[in-house]
Amino acid sequence: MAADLPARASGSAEPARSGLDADALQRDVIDNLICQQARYPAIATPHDWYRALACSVRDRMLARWVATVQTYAARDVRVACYLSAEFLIGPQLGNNIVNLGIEANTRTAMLALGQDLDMLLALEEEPGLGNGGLGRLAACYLDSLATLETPAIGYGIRYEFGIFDQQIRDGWQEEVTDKWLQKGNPWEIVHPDVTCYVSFGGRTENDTDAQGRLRVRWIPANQVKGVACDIPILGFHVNTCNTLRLWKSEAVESFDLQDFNAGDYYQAVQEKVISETLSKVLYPNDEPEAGKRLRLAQQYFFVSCSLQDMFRLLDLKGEPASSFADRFAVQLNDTHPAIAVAELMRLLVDERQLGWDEAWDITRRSLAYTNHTLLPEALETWGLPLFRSLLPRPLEIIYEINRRFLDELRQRYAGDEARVARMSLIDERGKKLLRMAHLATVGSHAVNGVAALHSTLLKQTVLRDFAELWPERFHNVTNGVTPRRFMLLCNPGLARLLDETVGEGWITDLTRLRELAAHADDAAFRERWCRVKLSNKEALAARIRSATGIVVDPGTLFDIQVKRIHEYKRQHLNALFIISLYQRLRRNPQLACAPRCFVFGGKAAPGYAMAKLIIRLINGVAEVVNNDPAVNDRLKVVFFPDFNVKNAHFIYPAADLSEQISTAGKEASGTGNMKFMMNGALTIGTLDGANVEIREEVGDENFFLFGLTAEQVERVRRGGYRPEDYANGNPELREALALIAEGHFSRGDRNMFRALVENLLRVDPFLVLADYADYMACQERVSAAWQDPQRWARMSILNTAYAGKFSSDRAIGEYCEQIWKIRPVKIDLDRL
Ligand code: 26Q
Repeated sequence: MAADLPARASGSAEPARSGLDADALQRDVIDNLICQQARYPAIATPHDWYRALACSVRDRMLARWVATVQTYAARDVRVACYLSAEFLIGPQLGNNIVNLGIEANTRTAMLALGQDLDMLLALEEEPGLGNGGLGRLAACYLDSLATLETPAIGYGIRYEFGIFDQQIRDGWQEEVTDKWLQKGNPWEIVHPDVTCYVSFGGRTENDTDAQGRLRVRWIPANQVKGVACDIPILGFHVNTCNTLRLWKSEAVESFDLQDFNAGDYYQAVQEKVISETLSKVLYPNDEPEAGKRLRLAQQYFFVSCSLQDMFRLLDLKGEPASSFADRFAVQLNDTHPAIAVAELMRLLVDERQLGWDEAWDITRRSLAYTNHTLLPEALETWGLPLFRSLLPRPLEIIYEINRRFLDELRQRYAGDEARVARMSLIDERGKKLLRMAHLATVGSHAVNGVAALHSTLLKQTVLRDFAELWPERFHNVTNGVTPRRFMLLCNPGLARLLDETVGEGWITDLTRLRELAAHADDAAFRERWCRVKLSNKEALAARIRSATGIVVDPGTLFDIQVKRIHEYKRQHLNALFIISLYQRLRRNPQLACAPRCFVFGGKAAPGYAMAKLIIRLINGVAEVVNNDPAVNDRLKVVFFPDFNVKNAHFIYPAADLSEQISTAGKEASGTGNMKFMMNGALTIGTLDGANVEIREEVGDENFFLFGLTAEQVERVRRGGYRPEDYANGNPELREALALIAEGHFSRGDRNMFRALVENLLRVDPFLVLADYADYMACQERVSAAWQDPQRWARMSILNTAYAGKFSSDRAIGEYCEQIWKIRPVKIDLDRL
């Protein structure tokens, strides 16, 4: 049979399914269609073609994947294990094609089969396994780790239902379950044989072992099985293909009927249901009470599976538990996996019989913790009764860690009981709470914030006592995002222009974009730059139209705010500005100001009423403004439904202005701000999170700065913030609030926005009204800049030119060097 196959283009004896030329691709797509899906071209649906192509692309990654795994197993390497409850990886097909470098060939192959590649790409259902920034950051880091040829494994949860899909009905958000697995997932390889068992509930017993040492036995009430579901993560134009290992929960084997009497049988079925429920659904953030117990069970489940998996790898290498820290650098993505501190201790002490001190040394040398928030309400704590009932043995270990830690503190700070109480792993001020950020800090050798300002504030506020005790443990690693997905893949027009102008090296060394600065003064270059932007805006306009029916003019300023909806992010400040601008235009139709199209996007946590009200307000304003012929050609407002990674691909490249207007000190970093900047948007923003560094890089003259600083915010709040004073002192602001209150944006309903207006006028901890006037003034500077298209184009070019720092490659380089001490390892395909 093999003799009948046409020769491979390269003519070499490469393994089947690995040819990268168009002919080989075309042949394997057909092969997959027939042999994997039992379909033939004449009856294949578009989704069949998508799947056949996805499988053909995956096949081309497998040799690299196997070679990578083999290399890590055989060589003396340290592996970064990124533990995260979320990985928002986005659609995979386009990214894998780009990273394999086969875009043109794939297009040709599919065209020969009568299929349009872009149409097929659009069919992919994205794995929504994250809420927002933190989950997407984890995905960008996996991309950079692979591209930098760094040994790494991502560990997380294979949720059956990811973040909900958002629909807008009558201006309100409605949540629809995300059934991303309905048509299967071609990127996932399930390993039914790679399993771990995780215990829950029950009690502990003390034992003495043969050597007379005290041993603790955990007698759990039930166990859950974790099954490994792997997704390959290929680097850009390299052989490294790392693994994202997500755990799916299953009931422990079919429970043995003999062992149960009739009553227990139903109990056993119940437990089985719980086991299988564990990995069912991703919890939205900003949901204070919903499903606490299950959420804790999820965290322990994936952490325990992941750590057990590392021990399995160690065993495979024939190395002792004592070399754990030399083999693995375990990064905790926020406190969601912080239970790893206790679980690693348990595995070392209870399961591998190491002494406490040695185990503690290993644990600390292995673990490092990234903090992503300073908001007190977002710091994770668990009530002790809940924690004890689910995880009795881990809690005992935490008590022992705390006992030893507090002893040390009392030696060092004799008499300062207030400090000891502040630092304790358990908050005993009211109902007893386990403080996960404290646990993560005590159990790690490194703690970092995600932007310079955030890291500074972290040391001054939430972890102040710890920073005084262990100053050398604290780091900053400013976030970054991958230019492969957020430039090359989603903005091919820009990528081509950059290739021509600075050469292709920018994709893996984003600082090369600095060379663009020299072209900012070249009118012909600016012209080409603007053409790319305009065509991206046309593409977004088409999507806006099909998603919402709203017609927008690509010639207007695209002013965009996309991110989760939260009061601290202040989408309502943006809405107040729009209302005031609308009023100005109505009063003075001749007003010289930039015609704008405002685009919002983002999900609100289902239980976060104020966030949902903000969405309703934006839609209310949109309805009024878009239907008012008096302003129609100058003002449009769009709420783009269901903001996710896939939609984001069309949004960032089309932006002229990026709204980063959080209350200073509240946004840890932001990463959307970076995606906009790379794609040539200018930023209007506060001195918050990474905005500070964006402004530093691009220069004050190319950034629209407004608002109170973090320090001023604190001062205003301490002095007693009186929002009414700002409203009373500003007629435009008063008018905007009055319009909302009077029902102008709710079809006369004066009740709808009552809570929102009251909040802004009386309590608002995010100081919307305090920043309103400065924001308005700053927006006027934006409008003025827009009136000079050459100036705007220059500033746009410079934003891309100075975005180099915000590549996740730079961030991962810093983690490797400062925190993990990990070096790249080349993958040799000939090993196979
Ligand atoms: C916690 C408990 C129960 C249920 C859900 C959660 C939960 C889930 C997700 C809490 C928080 C999150 C996500 C937080 C997040 O995305 N933070 C953002 O992280 C980005 C990456 O560092 C930063 O850029 C943003 O500033 C930060 O808000």
